[in-house]
Amino acid sequence: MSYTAKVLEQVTKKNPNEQEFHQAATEVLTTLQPFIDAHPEYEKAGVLERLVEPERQIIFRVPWVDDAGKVHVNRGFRVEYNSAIGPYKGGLRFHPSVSLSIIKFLGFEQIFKNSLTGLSMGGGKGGSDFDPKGKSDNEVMRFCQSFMTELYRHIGADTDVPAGDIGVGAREIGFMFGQYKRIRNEHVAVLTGRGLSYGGSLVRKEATGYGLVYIAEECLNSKKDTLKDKTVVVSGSGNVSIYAAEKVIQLGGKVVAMSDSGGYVYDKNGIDLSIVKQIKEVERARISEYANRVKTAVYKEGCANIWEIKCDVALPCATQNELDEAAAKKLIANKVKLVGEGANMPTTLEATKLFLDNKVLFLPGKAANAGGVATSGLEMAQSSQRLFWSFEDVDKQLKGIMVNIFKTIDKCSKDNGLNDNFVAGANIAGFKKVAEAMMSQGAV
Ligand code: NDP
Ligand code: 2IT
Repeated sequence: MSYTAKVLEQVTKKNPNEQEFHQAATEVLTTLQPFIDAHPEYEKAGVLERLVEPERQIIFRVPWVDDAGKVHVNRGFRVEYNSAIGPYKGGLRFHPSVSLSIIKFLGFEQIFKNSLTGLSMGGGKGGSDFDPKGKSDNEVMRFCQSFMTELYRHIGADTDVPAGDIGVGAREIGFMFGQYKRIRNEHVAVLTGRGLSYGGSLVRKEATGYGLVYIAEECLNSKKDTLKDKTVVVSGSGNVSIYAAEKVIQLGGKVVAMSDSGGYVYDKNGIDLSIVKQIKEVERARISEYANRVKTAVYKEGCANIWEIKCDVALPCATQNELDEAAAKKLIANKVKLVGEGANMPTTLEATKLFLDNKVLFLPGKAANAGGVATSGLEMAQSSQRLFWSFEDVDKQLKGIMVNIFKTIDKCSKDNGLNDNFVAGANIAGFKKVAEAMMSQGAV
């Protein structure tokens, strides 16, 4: 049995019922196998056993009081996965589906993603099964304060730096930052995605979506093609989706559909993003509202059916496993050219294989959505310098990082005889830097 297969077997045995984590580990370890086989020094140093085992897993109670005075209890998580190349770094997710398995899959992926950015950031992830939907601002504030009242003792600007993810945006980061500052009496870059008035960076809000489109454009350019005049479907309508759509439109593409967990809207004339922003960012309402406001749009229930729409480029930007085998078959039948993962692990293993087998350009999340965390790294750099860079400056650096990530994964796939397999390219390239750092630091 190969070293990677042995480690995978242990992962399943030691972590029963962690399906999402198994899926993420399977994808990484199976694509790493030929590379690892050629380098026996990794097995001797136990690199894979160490990589799949988080350095620290923190689970805590989060009690909070609703507006009616009733006490609720949620579960909080922070998985500090790997600090070989830098302080733990990765977002916090607030969603009712959050479990240890989900946080571990996200933290595990984050190790390789952060490595690909070229910056010094280790991997971590956290969150809670709290659902911000339907809660008042005061309820969200009390929850965030309670969450940070436990989390503060585990994090720090040079130790572990959380940020946003699903359900955690500017509002939640503000409440958590305020509580951290109050308890610790220090105004430091302990969270990224902070507001512009208290240490945040320009472009962080747009960064994941913009970065996704920058790397998609670079990938198309490498095939003498561009996004101009392409028909694009973007799933979700949150932070990543909105700014992916914005950049697609800026580059001359046409976004015809967006969704949320209830369903999707199709607008053959191209989505009017100012209306989506008003509905989602200002009113926190449902995407179905778009069809009430735009005559040319239709709303359909069931978000998974968004992949039936004919498009040249598909950008899944909502959540894990939203694009399965059946959806991949429809996209392939409709001649999709490129799929770029804005979300983390939105494509199932079976669907990913179909895209690779059918020569669809497939950009995995670890590479494609790294613009968010990369810009978090730029936010940390500005805080260290006590400087505030211009929008143009940060945007230029973000673009440079995304172009560089594409070049890295493209070269790595070619070097390993796997032309255009950017999944393998991203996993191997991300792994190499982390493994080298781990080996240099001894058996820790
Ligand atoms: P938001 O909370 O801003 O938006 C999430 C969107 O996804 C909403 O439209 C939401 O719909 C939809 N969604 C969430 N859960 C589900 C579900 N179970 N089924 C269907 N749709 C769902 O989150 P982000 O935009 O920040 O994150 C989206 C994805 O991008 C996640 O996978 C995240 O991990 C990833 N990501 C985020 C980064 C960031 O910087 N924010 C960086 C890199 C990756 P609804 O409102 O109905 O729940
Ligand atoms: O999945 C991710 O990369 C994020 N949610 C962003 C993490 C960060 O630290 O900015």
